[in-house]
Amino acid sequence: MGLRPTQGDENKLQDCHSERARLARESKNPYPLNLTLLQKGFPVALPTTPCRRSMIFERAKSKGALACAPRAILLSSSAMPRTTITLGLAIITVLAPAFCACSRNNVNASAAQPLSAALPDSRPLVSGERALQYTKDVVAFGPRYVGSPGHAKVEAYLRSQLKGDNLMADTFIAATPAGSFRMTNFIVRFPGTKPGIIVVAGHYDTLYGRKDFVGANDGGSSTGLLLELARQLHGQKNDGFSIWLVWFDGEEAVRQWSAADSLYGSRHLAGKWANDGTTIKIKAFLLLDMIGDANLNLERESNSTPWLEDVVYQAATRLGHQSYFFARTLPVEDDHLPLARLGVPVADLIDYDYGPGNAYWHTPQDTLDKLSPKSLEIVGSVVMETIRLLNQTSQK
Ligand code: 1BN
Ligand code: ZN
Repeated sequence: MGLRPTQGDENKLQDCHSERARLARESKNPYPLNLTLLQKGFPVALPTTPCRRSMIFERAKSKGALACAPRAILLSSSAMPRTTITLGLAIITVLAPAFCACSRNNVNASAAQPLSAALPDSRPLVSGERALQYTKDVVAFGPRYVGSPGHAKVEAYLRSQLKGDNLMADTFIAATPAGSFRMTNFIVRFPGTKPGIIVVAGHYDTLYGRKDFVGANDGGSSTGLLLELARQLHGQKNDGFSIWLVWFDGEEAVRQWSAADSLYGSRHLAGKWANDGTTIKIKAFLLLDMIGDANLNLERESNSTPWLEDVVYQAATRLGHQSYFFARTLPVEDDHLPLARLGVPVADLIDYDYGPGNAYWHTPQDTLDKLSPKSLEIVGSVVMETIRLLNQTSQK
């Protein structure tokens, strides 16, 4: 089975997606949000695009990550003078509570306000404890690379956890340098009333052949948080875009990371969605990877769509979690790339600063003790808030 669309398909896709791809390249939001708060100077996202244009190379704050990151070139988040940023952030910090209090006190006047002004209540939108429990269940299966006993166990676990949720298993044969393997992506769809789809995805596999690697953060955390999101969404009325949750198989390379040896599940599903007309319905694709580190630092990922990352940052700011987001910028090759190439707006929420000098990444040290429920709760809540903001588009 081919893992990529054929050349003919790619030409068709090119036509079909070229407008979106152009908008994505130019960093324009084809689904404009009601950004009244931004325009009014509400403390939301820091300016990003102008800064990104003048990004300078800088050894990252994170200790020696550069040496461990062959594909991840570390960039500073901004060329703005640090004092300017610090001053700006200080003003934001001082003013934000006043703005928030004001909005809360004026709930009754909300008819005159943009929807985006209604602040979420203080309840955590997502339970980090429950997400961590799911992660523990998954890690207990041991290594989860294709063909391993743990892989079969996690597949069965996902099927049983998601069986009440319109689960689709997308099974395919992947040709890898170590032979052909049967892989399965799992997809759960929560229908909404608005036409269009928001996808939230992660991967559940671990490093191929590595019996000493259980991937608590890398593969485990996203699997656990997605299960918690499924639990949240289950039976909930959804007046917005449909929400699809995806657990990808085969994200990791089998031998050596390359375009052909990596991202097996996402490449397969992107090809399938391109052929069946799904990709043009996707308003946003949010990828979660390595999001459980107790020391949470999510990157601004430069293969992602800038306007969508801005919405994520806006969501994080509204929840008071912006300090965990986007202190540095780097490109990462991950499961969002096959979708990005088709013009789908994507954001990879990844923390590529795992342990001193990224020392726990792809090592036996990637274990449960490094994770925290708070990190899972922050990321889960920000994802839900991002979805809420995306639902406020002016398009029907
Ligand atoms: C993420 C988790 N990735 C692999 N496991 C993708 C990646 C590849 C991240 C290269 C950084 C560098
Ligand atoms: Zn990995």
